[in-house]
Amino acid sequence: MEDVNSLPPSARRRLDRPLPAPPDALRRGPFRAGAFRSPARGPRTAVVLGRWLGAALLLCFATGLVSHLLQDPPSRLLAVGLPTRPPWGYRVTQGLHVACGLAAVPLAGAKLWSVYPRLFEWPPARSVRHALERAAVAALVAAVLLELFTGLLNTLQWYPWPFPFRQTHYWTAWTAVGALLVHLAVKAPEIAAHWRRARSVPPAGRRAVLAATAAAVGAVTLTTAGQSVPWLRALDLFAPRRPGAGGSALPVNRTAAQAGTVAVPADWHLTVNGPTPYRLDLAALRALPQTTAVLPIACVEGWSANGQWTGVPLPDLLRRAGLPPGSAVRVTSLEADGPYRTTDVPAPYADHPRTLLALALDGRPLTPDHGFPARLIAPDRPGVLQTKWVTRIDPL
Ligand SMILES: Nc1nc2c(c(=O)[nH]1)N[C@H]1C(S)=C(S)[C@@H](COP(=O)(O)O)O[C@H]1N2
Ligand SMILES: [Mo]
Repeated sequence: MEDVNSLPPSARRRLDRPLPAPPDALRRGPFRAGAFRSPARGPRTAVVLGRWLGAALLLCFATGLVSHLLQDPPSRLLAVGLPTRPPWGYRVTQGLHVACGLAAVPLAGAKLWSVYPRLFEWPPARSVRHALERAAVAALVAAVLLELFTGLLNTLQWYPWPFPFRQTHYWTAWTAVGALLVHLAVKAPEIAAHWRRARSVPPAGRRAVLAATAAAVGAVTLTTAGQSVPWLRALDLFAPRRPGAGGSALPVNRTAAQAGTVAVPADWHLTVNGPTPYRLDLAALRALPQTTAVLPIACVEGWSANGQWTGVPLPDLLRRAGLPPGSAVRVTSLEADGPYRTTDVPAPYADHPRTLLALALDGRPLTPDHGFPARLIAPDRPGVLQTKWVTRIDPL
């Protein structure tokens, strides 16, 4: 270990104590004396990488909580009011969530590289405290890797597992953050000792390792952030969903064919229930006063893009059915089944003058893939709640 002298005496005593050698039968491979030679490893490298990774994970956690609460609001939050401002708020938080998660992949790799010889420490546990420390690290590594793996595959819309993505991703995040706090508490003396750069010359290779990690993070970010940051669009090589693809300015998450709703019935009409329920066909909806608003679709998978939507404000439709301001409604799609068939619209969005039952995008009638004949669009809401192929609105 380098920089031992900069450690507080208690930590130094622990590191100075010679460890017993592994039994002869085990003295091979990673258990050989001097099996790990890179001088670039060591506590200072681990602390620098840990700071970067920790910051990325904590940003992921905070922005993930926002996303979870918007998709699954507890009744208390519903009472306080959900945010409808700024309309692009969820674009920013979810764009950051996915960008930090992607950046955390190379960071986690580098961080594990910087400490992995400690997997082969002998004896495996020196004390109960040491055994608990290692168990906490095992939980932390497992939770973080599961989180990055499920998140990354979700951005690719690939779910090769039997468990529900969102709930698993959410509860694993709490596990990871809990284990991270334990880890930070346990390692506090060493983190403090190596927080500042030592005055001595850094060991060979450390700068190169840190620079290579920073370059990997930069490359991952620059080649994916264009999915939500317009001025990085030209560099967007790897983000699975490219804005601008599919014959429209706006990407399509799930096509009409995938949702099985291609056949919109010839007698399609919108039903709105309430004290004075009514039905309107498309011509009648188009004859109502229209509003045009620029609002983004911000997908949980990380891509986002603005559209110019034209349609009937939802509050107008609700007033017509005798529903007073403050009403929450359920919007139902023609889609036969699937998790996005309905969405509940809490009062702050249902009352908002720019929450639209959109009939047109960028001045043209909606295409089947964007939700023809009518789709919901509300400010500052996850894309997954902007229901397409709407057929019915019911009070909640
Ligand atoms: N009925 C229905 N509405 C839906 C979906 C769906 O699968 N079914 N996908 C949602 C998701 S996840 C997103 S990101 C947006 C994408 O809208 P777009 O395809 O018009 O860009 O639609 C939402 N509305
Ligand atoms: Mo989405």
